[in-house]
Amino acid sequence: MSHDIKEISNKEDSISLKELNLMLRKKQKSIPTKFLYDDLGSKLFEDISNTEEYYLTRTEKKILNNYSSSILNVSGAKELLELGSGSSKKTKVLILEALKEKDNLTYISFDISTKALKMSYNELKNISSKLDIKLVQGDFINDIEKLQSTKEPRLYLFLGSTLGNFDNETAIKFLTNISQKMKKTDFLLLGIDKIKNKDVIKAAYNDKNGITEKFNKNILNVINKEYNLNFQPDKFNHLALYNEDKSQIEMYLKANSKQKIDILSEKIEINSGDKILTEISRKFSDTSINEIFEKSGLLSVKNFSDEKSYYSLYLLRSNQK
Ligand code: SAH
Ligand code: AVI
Repeated sequence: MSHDIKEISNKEDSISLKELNLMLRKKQKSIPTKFLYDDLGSKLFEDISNTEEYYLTRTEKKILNNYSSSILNVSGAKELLELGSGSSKKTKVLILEALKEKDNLTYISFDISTKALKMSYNELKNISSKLDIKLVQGDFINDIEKLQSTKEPRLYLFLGSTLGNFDNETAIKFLTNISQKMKKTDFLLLGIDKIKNKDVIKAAYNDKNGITEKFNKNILNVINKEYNLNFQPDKFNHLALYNEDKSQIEMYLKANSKQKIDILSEKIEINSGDKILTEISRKFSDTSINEIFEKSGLLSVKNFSDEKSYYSLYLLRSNQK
């Protein structure tokens, strides 16, 4: 059984070939992170979540197992709206807990990837007739304003440490948008990866089976398809470095030979050793994340962590209401 997907993204809001061309010509070449997630990318991310090295998913799930009931008691939510939901596997823990108490619950799964939305639906479709599932395809940077509000208390979910993929300015803009959208009765549950031993962090982005490497290289297949380009993924190596000064993983594709890319009837010359940035993944301290909350009009009501303090879930409300 399939389910309707409501599309709210506007093609024109995505980046143009001209903008991509500029990004690839800058001193630090880059490709927007969202292009990691086509059908294959969404599947590969799921596989990364199950690797031994990628502690983030299982740690967040453990926190949800331990604290879903407290989170729901504080938030009193009748509706859950998850941004960048992926497969919703972890969210299922929260949904099952909510269904114990409620006669009905709405879950809105919002993602740029239709594959993720389909995985989410398949994960949840059989759990209860009391659960109403809505699937929305859109971009959480451009389309938040287009999301409908309801009168019901809503719990926004932004899990998986996806906020870490934004630079500071984007993180504040994104969270400010949400806090302005939040009603007095709404909350936001935000998953944040914390600063820890750098070897643990580095290993999470360099799994021994090379799944992260495939995930990273797949971004080239995605932009080849989207913009009709001729990148050859095999001519690049996966590189995920931990920048300790910035407390962030930087994921690059490093060219292993000289090559030319045809773009807009010109050629981009790529030299052996050139690096294209595909993702940053920031790690926070309690202080650094609280600074962002303050600048975004959010108040931390409670936070929940694991025994090693590897990861935290922050329950927030808007201080603008
Ligand atoms: N929240 C899930 C998935 C995290 S992976 C978890 O914790 O496991 C990041 C998710 O965000 C992916 O499903 C990806 O498709 C989605 N995503 C990435 N960029 C996006 C964008 N610009 N707009 C909406 N969704 C996006
Ligand atoms: C979705 N995001 C938070 C993941 C991360 O850890 O930055 C994506 C990822 N990139 C490499 N591995 C996983």
